[in-house]
Amino acid sequence: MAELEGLEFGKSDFVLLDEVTMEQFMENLKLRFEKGRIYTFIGEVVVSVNPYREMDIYGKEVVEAYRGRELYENPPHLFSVADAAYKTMKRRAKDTCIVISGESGAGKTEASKYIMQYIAAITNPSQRAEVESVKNVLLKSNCVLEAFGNAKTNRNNNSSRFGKYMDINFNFNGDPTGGHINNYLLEKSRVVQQQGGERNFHSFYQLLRGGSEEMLQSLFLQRDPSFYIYTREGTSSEDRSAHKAVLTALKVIGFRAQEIDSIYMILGAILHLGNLEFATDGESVRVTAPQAVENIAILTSTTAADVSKALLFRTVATGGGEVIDKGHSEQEANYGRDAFSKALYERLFSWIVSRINAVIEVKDYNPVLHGKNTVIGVLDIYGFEIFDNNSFEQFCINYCNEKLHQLFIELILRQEQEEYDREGIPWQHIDYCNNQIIVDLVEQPHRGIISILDEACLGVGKVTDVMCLESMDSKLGQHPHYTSRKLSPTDKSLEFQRHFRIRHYAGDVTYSVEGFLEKNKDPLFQDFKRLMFNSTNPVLSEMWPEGRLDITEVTKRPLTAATLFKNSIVALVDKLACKDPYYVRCIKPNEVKSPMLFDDARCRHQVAYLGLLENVRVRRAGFAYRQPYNRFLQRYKMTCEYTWPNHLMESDREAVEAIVKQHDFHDDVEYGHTKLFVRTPRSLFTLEQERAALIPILVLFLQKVWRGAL
Ligand code: AOV
Ligand code: MG
Repeated sequence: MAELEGLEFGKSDFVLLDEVTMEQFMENLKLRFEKGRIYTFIGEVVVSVNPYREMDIYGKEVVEAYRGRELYENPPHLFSVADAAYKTMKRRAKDTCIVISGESGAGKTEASKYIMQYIAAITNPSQRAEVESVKNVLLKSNCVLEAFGNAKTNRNNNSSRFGKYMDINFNFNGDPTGGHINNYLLEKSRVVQQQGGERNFHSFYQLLRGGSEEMLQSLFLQRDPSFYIYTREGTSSEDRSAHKAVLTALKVIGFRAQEIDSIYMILGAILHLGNLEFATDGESVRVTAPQAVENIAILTSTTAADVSKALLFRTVATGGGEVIDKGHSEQEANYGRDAFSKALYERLFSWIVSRINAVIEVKDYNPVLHGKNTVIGVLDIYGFEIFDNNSFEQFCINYCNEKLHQLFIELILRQEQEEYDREGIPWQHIDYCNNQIIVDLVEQPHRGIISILDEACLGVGKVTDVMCLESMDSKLGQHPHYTSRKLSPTDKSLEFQRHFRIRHYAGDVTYSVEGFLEKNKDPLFQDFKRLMFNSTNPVLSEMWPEGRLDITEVTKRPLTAATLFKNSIVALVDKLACKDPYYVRCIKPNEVKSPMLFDDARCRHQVAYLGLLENVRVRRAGFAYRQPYNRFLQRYKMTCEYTWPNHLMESDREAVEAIVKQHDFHDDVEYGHTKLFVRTPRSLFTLEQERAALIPILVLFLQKVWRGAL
């Protein structure tokens, strides 16, 4: 039981603080962190502080201690949340989700992996082969997705550069039968360029460092990552072993040999593309190193002539319906090459996800035969981030975090209020700092930043990033969360004319508008799509279905990157909102990845913007614990003479009243229509302790009865 941890470790639930002040909250958080207690409850929410060191708290015996237990019976842990989500799903046949939030480097991805491991460990006790295989694929998918979707950033050495939402499906036994992964906007610009001190996606270094000699030879690659423009930035000792783990994982998941070869051929082709340079001879542009073109052609199962043509020309339809090849300028060729590399990688990533999905999708499920199919969703998305230079990608990532914060506010408040209403309990509203206004600033139709960006992208004529910024200034100048240099000329943090600033829920971020329009429009010459579709490698061709279209058929304007992202995040939020949510709120203790340092100011800031104090207040002003009368009775009837072994009262509610009265905490509870609400957990702790003391006596007693001694 949580209280058994002892007070020297601080309060295991922030609801138990004597007073809900920032000082007390921080004192408790710090004390627990320093004592190696990285998890603390706020009711059912788990607050986690990144320990930045290996913790021996995820082993088999710990899993066993948490399996099937109630939240307050054990010290706070990720497993408490995982078990609660699982129990609700199983007992009430309800879909649940676990939302893991916190800024970049706070520990979300690690938490999501422990949660998945826990769920895998407690299910399928009968070891059925098909369930084991689903679990295996679910677990192994992490390794593959991290290799291709994570990278070292200045905030986190293993930063997720894509958002991931994974549904795990369960049958009526509570065993996993399949799953589905949704991936969100991969930061593909990283393929061609990284900020100082950052790296490309892990997959490239893993291939170069860990690939066998034969493999590298067959891909015409050198081992040294610094040889390639796209991977000039550092390498790490883990890359080598990671490559083998990824290969194994791909095989376990069920990727065929040809598919695995194709994955690495695409990576190879991208590295060669990065080293391509162009030169202008008079009117025409040429590739300076034809050998690289040959290599790319072999790796993509196309011809050198076709690759060369796609790099140097684009097919355009003239007004008269004629189709001509128009030569690129050197600048256009450079642009086209990088756009092609980014698109190749992005397609590859999405294809990998879809292949994993094909393996784990629930097949032949018949609800009549098999009962209701329920789901636990696990969300692990890129956390809020502020870099020295923030661009379109940070804008999207931070917008996504605003949306999730909004959902947290919505659900925590809504759920509490709904339950109190349903049960007829009086309730005092608690005010939150609502970030809806920032969400609107970004996504509102016609007036929001995304709309203004789209307008600039879809408008006729040449619209520049700066023109777009001016348009934002004129439309959003009055907005309390928006500023630009022009609107605030004395503001030192906005040094240049090309920046705007958003006051986000988690802090101010200054974005450079440079490249916004291009990244939003995300154009890729149709010629590349056709080139890939016509590849004789079916794996590659399958990734580029729209390459089938002829130039004269390509008329429809695709949605912009920001709008596509917004739509996918809105759909995600809808998906989460209809499930019973469980939350893990991650905190990053310091900026230097130290296991020792608790940076007070940084932590305080996170506690404030995550709304943790308000969370405690809602929980406290409300009720820390609640239980249906029959379950409460079942558990504690032994502690009261009127209810043990059975009560003779009219209803379970009256029997519960008898227990409460006997233990003298009548003032601490409210009686709802179906549940008992307990304000402070202390009352329950007393009951729990009494119960724990009684159990051995009862066991002895029963043994004697069985032996006929009594
Ligand atoms: P994130 O997912 O929240 O950031 P991670 O989960 O990748 O952060 O954690 C960052 C690093 O912190 C990990 O690589 C570990 O070194 C360490 N760490 C986190 N949690 C634990 C733990 N429970 N035990 C030990 N070490 C831990 V981002 O993906 O950047 O938003 O986009
Ligand atoms: Mg992550």
